[in-house]
Amino acid sequence: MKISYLLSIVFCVGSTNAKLMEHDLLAAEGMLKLGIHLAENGLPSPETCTLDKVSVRREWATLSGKERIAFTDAVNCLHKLPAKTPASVAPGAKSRYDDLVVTHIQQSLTIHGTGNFLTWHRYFTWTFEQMLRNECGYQGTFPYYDWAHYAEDPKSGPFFDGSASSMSGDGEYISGRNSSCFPWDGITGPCYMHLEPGTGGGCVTSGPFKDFKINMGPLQTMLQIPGGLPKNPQADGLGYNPRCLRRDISLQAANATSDSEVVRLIKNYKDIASFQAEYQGEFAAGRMGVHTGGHYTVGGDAGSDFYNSPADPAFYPHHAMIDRVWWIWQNLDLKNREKALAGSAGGIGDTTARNATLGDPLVMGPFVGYPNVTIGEAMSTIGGPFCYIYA
Ligand SMILES: *[C@@H]1O[C@H](CO)[C@@H](O)[C@H](O)[C@H]1NC(C)=O
Ligand SMILES: *[C@@H]1O[C@H](CO)[C@@H](O)[C@H](O)[C@H]1NC(C)=O
Ligand SMILES: *[C@@H]1O[C@H](CO)[C@@H](O)[C@H](O)[C@H]1NC(C)=O
Ligand SMILES: *[C@@H]1O[C@H](CO)[C@@H](O)[C@H](O)[C@H]1NC(C)=O
Ligand SMILES: [Cu+2]
Repeated sequence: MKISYLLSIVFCVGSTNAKLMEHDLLAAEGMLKLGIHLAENGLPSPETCTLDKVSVRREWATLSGKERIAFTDAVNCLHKLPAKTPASVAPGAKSRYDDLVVTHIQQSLTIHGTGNFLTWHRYFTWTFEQMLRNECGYQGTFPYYDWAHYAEDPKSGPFFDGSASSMSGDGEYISGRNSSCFPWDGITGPCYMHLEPGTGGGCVTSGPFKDFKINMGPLQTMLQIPGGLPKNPQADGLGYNPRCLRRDISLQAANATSDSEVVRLIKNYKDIASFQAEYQGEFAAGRMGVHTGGHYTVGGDAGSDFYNSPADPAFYPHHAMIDRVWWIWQNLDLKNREKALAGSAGGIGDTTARNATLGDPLVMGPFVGYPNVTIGEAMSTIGGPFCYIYA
């Protein structure tokens, strides 16, 4: 019964994706293994998540135009509701949407390159989904954006085509821009790799986020435009700095999210320490990584900003795909990977901090208003507070 339900989703994967790629086949194999694992071991949280309750996150292209618009309407709704973060904490927080941006900005140095990277972003993305549902009445599936399907041309797919049922498209093209160094500019830290200017650079001009405002940052963005971006009035980037949504779609970055790169990540990195490190990019070795590749594909002002990236709504379907690839990786060897954890409990690059543990908290903060959960509770998408899988 349980297995047949999961099998039907496996076939759903096959029937709804435009073209099945190798990583989609790994997803189907992982789903099968998840079904077998559940048949043998039961559900991790049977009191809160049973298979009849589980929601299925789907790829953007498999949603109808109406379903996509329901999602972007809900995002715009969240961006209109008043913030709960007081101005004394973040004068730039103008909406409920911004409450999440604040918490990401404040915690950036302790949620990337650390032991909690995957679990924190799983909980963050889920919290965004709950806010859409509970505060903006969203009832559809939570969409993910499978970059690998569009790695050769992100604008060819329904996510970035700029239509009314897209996530809005590229920014207006701005010429005469320089490449940017990352992870550092070569002055404050080493310049390991260059991101070349993409095909936009300016404001998005169509689609649901044409009038969307970025309120905070910029802090550490890759986007350089003639005259520069308007500076934030505060050094911590939390001051009010309203401006348009600028994007700069990059084929160079998209190439780092190709099927072959995703498959290489899933298959070649068998322990969590090397998996999460490769995922986030081994810049010193000249590899951007799938996670950074996805961010820099969107590029632009917020999209390429280490701190302020959730200010671009494309962040969330991108991070759902980050979560999906980790979920696939876990499913392929649940016995060893369901609770696999490595990395520091301190800040990025802090080599003196202790290692993260399953009991450490993942914090959304008092103004987002969702409770702390532990890293251990965030290890399964059908355990802890969660109850979803990916088609
Ligand atoms: C590009 O770099 C040159 C040389 O450093 C600099 O003068 C120019 O202002 C830069 N252009 C932009 C758009 O940042
Ligand atoms: C795209 O990525 C592949 C590795 O997946 C690499 O071999 C190739 O050089 C990259 N192409 C470009 C144009 O960067
Ligand atoms: C963290 O874990 C790694 C891998 O197990 C280990 O080599 C390292 O010594 C640990 N670090 C600390 C500070 O305990
Ligand atoms: C959540 O965890 C943080 C960090 O440990 C802590 O400061 C905060 O008090 C916790 N919040 C609650 C409600 O327990
Ligand atoms: Cu992040």
